[in-house]
Amino acid sequence: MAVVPAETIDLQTAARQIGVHYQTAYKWVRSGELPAAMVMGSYRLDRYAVARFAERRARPGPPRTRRPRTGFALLSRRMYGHLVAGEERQAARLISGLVGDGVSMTTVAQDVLVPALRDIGEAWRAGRLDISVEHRASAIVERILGERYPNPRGRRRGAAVVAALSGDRHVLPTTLAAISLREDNWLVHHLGADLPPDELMWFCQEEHVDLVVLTVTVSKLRRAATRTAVQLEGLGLRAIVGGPGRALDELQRLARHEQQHHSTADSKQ
Ligand code: B12
Repeated sequence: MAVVPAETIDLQTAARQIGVHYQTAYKWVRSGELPAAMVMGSYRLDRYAVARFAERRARPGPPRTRRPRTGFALLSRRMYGHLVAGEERQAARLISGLVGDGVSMTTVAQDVLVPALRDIGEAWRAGRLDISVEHRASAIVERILGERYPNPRGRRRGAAVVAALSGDRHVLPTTLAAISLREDNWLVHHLGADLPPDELMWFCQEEHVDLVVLTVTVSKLRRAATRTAVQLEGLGLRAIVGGPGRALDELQRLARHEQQHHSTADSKQ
């Protein structure tokens, strides 16, 4: 008679421990990703192997940064053309092609969308583009980003708030920041633009967030944002301020560094 080994568990229990549906665990067993043995007509799995598997899955992976075959500079020129012409389908297709090739959304945003948006801003300032064309382009980018909001697997690094303060109506940079943090496994409360500082402070305390990211696009509002960041820090919250020309991978690094910095400080208390 076959004996069920003591250190094993059934598939139902394994799925629960990993935090997935039974069918998902079954699929992994069938594909060989999750080792299991058939004992008396049902699967048995080594409990320690399952624990290791669950731990591996929970660990946040680094964002993917594969490079496309065509250079980013050319792609962002192409994107600029699509956005200015209002060619939404082509713009969306360009982005899906890159994402399909394994390029991270942070890289797509930083290297393809951001240069195109900056060029649109320049052309608009120089009077070469109408405001209506800029508005149409921004709306297209908003919809594309909305479709591509990352949903990574694994444990979150912590909770972050992303916002731009009262007087700053530039939502897009906050969306870009939210996407990059989300892709880097943060739970993100994206509060958009034009947010009164008092409301922000109330929200951060209510939600017990770990990090506050303030995005400033209008230069004259920078001081006010820095003041708010200092006030937030006075409440024991971590706050960082960023704006034009600052990159999304820099934001990811700063967010992680701040986290490490604080955990070191906490451990000394
Ligand atoms: C789209 C747009 C608008 C749209 C916004 C729509 C939307 N849904 O967001 C609308 C029409 C509302 C708008 C309005 C105005 N705009 Co405008 N706008 C732009 C444009 C074309 C793109 C903005 C954008 O999305 N930039 C995001 C990307 C492309 O670049 P980025 O700024 O470097 O952002 C990065 C960082 O912010 C980073 N990031 C975000 N958070 C953090 C945090 C950290 C810690 C780090 C490290 C990084 C980081 O993420 C982004 C990506 O890397 C820019 C052009 C430009 N150069 O950006 C002008 C621009 C920003 N606008 C400008 C101006 C002047 C205005 C108006 C005053 C125009 C007017 N006369 O009404 C108003 C202001 C309204 C207000 N009170 O806010 C100027 C700003 C000048 C200045 N230095 O203050 C610009 C630069 C255009 C120009 N060349 O003159 N605008």
